[in-house]
Amino acid sequence: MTIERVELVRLAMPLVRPFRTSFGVQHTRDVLLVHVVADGGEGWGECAAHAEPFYNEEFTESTALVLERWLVPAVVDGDVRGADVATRTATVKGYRAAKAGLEMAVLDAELRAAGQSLAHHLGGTRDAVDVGVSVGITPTVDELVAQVGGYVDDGYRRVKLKVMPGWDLEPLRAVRADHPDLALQVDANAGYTAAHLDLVASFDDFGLLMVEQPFAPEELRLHARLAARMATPICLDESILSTVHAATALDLGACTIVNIKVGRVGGVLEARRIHDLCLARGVPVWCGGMLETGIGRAANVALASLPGFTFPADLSASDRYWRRDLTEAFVLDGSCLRVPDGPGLGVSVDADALDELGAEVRAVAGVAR
Ligand code: SMG
Ligand code: MG
Repeated sequence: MTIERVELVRLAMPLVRPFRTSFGVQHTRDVLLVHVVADGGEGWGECAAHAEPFYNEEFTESTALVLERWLVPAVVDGDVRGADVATRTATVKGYRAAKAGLEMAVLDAELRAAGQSLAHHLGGTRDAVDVGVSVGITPTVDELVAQVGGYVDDGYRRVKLKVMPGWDLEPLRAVRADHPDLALQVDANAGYTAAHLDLVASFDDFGLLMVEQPFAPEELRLHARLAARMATPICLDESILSTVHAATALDLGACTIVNIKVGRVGGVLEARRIHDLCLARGVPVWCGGMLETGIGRAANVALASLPGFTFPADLSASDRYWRRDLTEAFVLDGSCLRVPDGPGLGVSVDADALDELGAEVRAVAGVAR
């Protein structure tokens, strides 16, 4: 494919309710999309970076800058396919959300032209994926219990609670008391330290599916110490940036479950390689989310249709995030989302929604500047 034009599209999307984690609160998602025009067709990608560098080092402005200065120029000459994006951009260290968004857009264009769905291209084996909901930290435990109850009524059968020091045992006790059999898990976004080992180990009392990323990303040995004394499985998110990271963490006993996020590992193709490695080692994986719009969600749902994704994904219906999504809405069917089967991502981007939300479009390649 020859890429004729690349645009970066940025917009602020208000969340239907604020989302608080151990590292801060978001009211609005600072969305960055990549739009490519290639061989007369088009493709869309979404960068998972957030407005602030609090989940990891990337943030929307840095992601856009790196795309414009280095990543887009690396893919706009000659014949290029989705599978070439990672190799062409390998000299740029990190910036995995930026690379993932660009790869997604190029793959979308390529697969749309070929009439093949992303799920099929990746080797997906299901037409619907089981999903859960991630519930942020609320001002009071009563509000948390009410939110969880609402999501269970909506049909979600797996709930993840965000936890942090000072917001763990009491909310867990309250939610467990209300829902003794609910599939429940927690995510600390690296909010605990070695001083909290006993506290985190006591989460065993709540019959959780897993404890996600209690400690800092580089603390693999500390995670292994915790894993050795807990019955509840440890899952890593922020620690796993690539297939090599996954293999190392598993070798060290730092986790027994891996959260795979497209934007954290540099793209859907590296995400598939991590899945393949874990499947070969008998390690269950599940698909994480970064509050994506329908564009990034379509890629995530396609990925989650691969056979090793055995825990429910952090991919909820559009209405859990947005009043109006940028694509046709993803809706809950039981506790599942349907995997798009149209060409490419299998969703269409709603130009009116982009307009209504005040999207800014910046052409970064294919224009005289
Ligand atoms: O997309 O439903 C979603 C959010 C899932 O909790 C979620 N993601 O660490 O797993 C995680 C977080 C990262 C985003 S926090 C703002
Ligand atoms: Mg997480």
